[in-house]
Amino acid sequence: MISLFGSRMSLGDDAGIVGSYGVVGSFPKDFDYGPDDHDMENGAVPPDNRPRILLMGLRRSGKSSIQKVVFHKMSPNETLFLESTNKVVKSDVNSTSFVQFQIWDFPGQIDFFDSTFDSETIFGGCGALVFVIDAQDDYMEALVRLNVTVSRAFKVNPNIKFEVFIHKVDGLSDDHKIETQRDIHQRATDDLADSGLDGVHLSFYLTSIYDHSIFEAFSKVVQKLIPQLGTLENLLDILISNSCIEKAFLFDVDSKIYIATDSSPVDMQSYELCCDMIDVVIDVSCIYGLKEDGEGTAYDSESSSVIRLNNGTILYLKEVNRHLALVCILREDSFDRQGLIDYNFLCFKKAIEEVFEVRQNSIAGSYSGGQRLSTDSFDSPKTNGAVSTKS
Ligand SMILES: Nc1nc2c(ncn2[C@@H]2O[C@H](COP(=O)(O)OP(=O)(O)O)[C@@H](O)[C@H]2O)c(=O)[nH]1
Ligand SMILES: [Mg+2]
Repeated sequence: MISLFGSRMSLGDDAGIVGSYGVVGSFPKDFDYGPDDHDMENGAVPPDNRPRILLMGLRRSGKSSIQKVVFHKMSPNETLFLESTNKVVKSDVNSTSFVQFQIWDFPGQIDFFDSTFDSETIFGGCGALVFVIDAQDDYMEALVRLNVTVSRAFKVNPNIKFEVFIHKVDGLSDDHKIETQRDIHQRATDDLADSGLDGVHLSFYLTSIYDHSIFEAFSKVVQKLIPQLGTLENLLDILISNSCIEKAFLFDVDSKIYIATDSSPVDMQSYELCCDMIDVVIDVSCIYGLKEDGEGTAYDSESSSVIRLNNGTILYLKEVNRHLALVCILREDSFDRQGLIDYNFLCFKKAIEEVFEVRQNSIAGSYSGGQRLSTDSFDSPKTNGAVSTKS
């Protein structure tokens, strides 16, 4: 466990960075890091068994850009210089214990009727198919392609989640966005019905790499592939209702995808605020938190931060494990009971570790032919020892 000076910090009008080390609640020094420390070595899913997300769509619709921006920290402007993809590019995303999958970026011009296109293999192990449509272009051809792709994929694997990204909407006015989404939705579902596939469900998202919408959409795509989602949401609900927190996101720090949130509706602004907070914390930690020789990591078991906004809102970030962070939004007066929040957070963190352990065991079991453990016992978690603020 690395203990870093700068990665625990508090920003705000009443607490300068320098004076606050050790002020904001961090874990006791001997707090155990949990099972995550040895996750990748023994419990990780073999790469070929990871759920697969396919990125498809016409040439230049933005597939490679999406993958680069969301998972490789490329800045949106740099995507202007991306070369066109001419073969399937497979990349692994295994940054968090919960988010382990492969992304296959397809060239635009694949031919399903080509004998080298092995749809059994490609669609067989696929969890989600993301179809990208360029909203700034004429989308009629894209819709034809969407129909062919979905029909083909559904025949091979009816369990695929079909996700349609109406992309590059940064160039569209708000009214135009809504109208485009309505039109694409209507046409795509009509086309499917005409092909006798009324039962297939398509989800639509308005996305752009120039704002947070692409991260939000990808979060939702990834969440559908996490079997423990219901459990995580329950745990978050329990945490926020007992701690007077307004909104809580469980983030994959590296990609800024949120893998779960409580059941209250998500508004884009809150999500953006939390993303920005992660950026600030990691940036400050990179600059002031690493040792002289650059040793250590910017995010570790002591990472924690409080940011007070001028509208009486507080952003509170806590480390959950080496890849996940909890970011909460709460009112300033609720933060008077920080001790209680921290205590409830520890209960939450422990519960997450348990969910994780069950998952590790079930993965180990399923690959060694042993008994599969079920996560059912976590589906309706009890209070997990959380203390209520309602006194
Ligand atoms: N305005 C805008 N341009 C985008 C967006 N996403 C990608 N692009 C641009 O679209 C072009 C094609 O992107 P690319 O990722 O190579 O498309 P691909 O062929 O589907 O992989 C590039 O010049 C990108 O900069 C977006 O959200 N908004
Ligand atoms: Mg490409």
